Amino acid sequence: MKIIVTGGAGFIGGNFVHYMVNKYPDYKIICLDALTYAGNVETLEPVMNKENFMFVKGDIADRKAVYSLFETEKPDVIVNFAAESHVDRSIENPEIFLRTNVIGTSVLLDACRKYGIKRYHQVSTDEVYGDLPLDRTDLFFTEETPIHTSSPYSASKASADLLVQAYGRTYKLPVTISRCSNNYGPYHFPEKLIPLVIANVLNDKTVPVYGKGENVRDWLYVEDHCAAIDLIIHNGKAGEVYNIGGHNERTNLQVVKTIINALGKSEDLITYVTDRPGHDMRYAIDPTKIKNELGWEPATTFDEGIKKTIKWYLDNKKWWENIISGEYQKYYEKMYSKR
Ligand code: NAD
Ligand code: TDX
Repeated sequence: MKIIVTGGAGFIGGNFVHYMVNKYPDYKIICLDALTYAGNVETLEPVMNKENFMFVKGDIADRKAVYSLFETEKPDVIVNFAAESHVDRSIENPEIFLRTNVIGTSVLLDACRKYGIKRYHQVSTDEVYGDLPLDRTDLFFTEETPIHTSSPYSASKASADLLVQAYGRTYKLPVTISRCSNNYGPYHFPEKLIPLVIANVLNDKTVPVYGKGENVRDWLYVEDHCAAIDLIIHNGKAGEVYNIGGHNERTNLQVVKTIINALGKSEDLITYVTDRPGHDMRYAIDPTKIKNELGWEPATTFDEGIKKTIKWYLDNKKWWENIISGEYQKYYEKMYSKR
């Protein structure tokens, strides 16, 4: 089996590449990644020299490059992680989100039609469902929840999902979509909440909490997400959507305090800053379908996962210090200095 993993130099795609290369020595795993600010070849270092792995630098929205890769490699399966993924950046500059997340997806789908594949899998997000109110803890996102987006990021991901479903119905392309809740774990880019807090606390810098820190996210350890996608591409039914999440809801403030306490630092580092515009209140996934149909269940609780994650950031300082010492400083200054 030959699998093209797009966005495999990023956080979740990188973890997925490691997972698949190690689990399936007989498969060929090809990572296609444009190496944007979020892509990092160092994330692929543990697999770079493995015989069943190949890295190709390329843009999913570049039709010529994508067709040429399909022509030479004739992949069986495509797993599309490649995306602009940060909500705050989408609020600053939506256009690149449309180019990569929508046009890029359409180019991949066209390549699948032209060359033929066994499965196209779209890695989507729970953010396509919008948000849930904080005072209705009985409500969860199911696969039937209407699409109702809040940010340019989630609107672009929802547009991509609709295109994937349209290609499934109109051209009978064998597609699946997964919608996962917030991931955390190794190789998470430090612009996102958990790695940002770990890096700031370790550097004794203040920790910016948007609004009152009451917003709720449903956290999933990244390896559990990888295992779910592995199951979907092998056993999932074409045309289906699968929600992925493990009932690990926490307020942002709970998450921040857990990290500060685990690192033995003072909660005085917490600084409340201007809220994110359009900030979604609560995400919470109902994972019944993937549990019943594919037997998936998360293996890692939040308490275990956050300990493993903190340890990884302590053991792999070079990986994230390289990132935060470069261009990232300009980003941080722009987003947080006057907030
Ligand atoms: P990330 O930002 O860490 O990585 C994205 C990767 O895509 C990077 O390696 C980047 O170089 C690459 N990329 C960007 N534009 C590209 C292009 N035009 N062509 C080729 N490669 C390109 O993102 P992530 O957090 O790993 O998210 C991966 C996917 O999972 C995304 O589709 C995201 O929407 C989805 N998702 C993320 C989460 C989460 O909590 N992080 C949760 C649910 C779904
Ligand atoms: O500095 C911060 N302070 C803060 O309070 C940052 C970066 C975030 N936050 C809040 C905003 C959110 O309520 O923390 C929460 C998590 O924020 P992010 O890490 O930016 O994630 P989120 O916006 O929830 O989106 C993530 O999960 C769904 C991913 O980035 C998306 O790609 C995925 O689709």
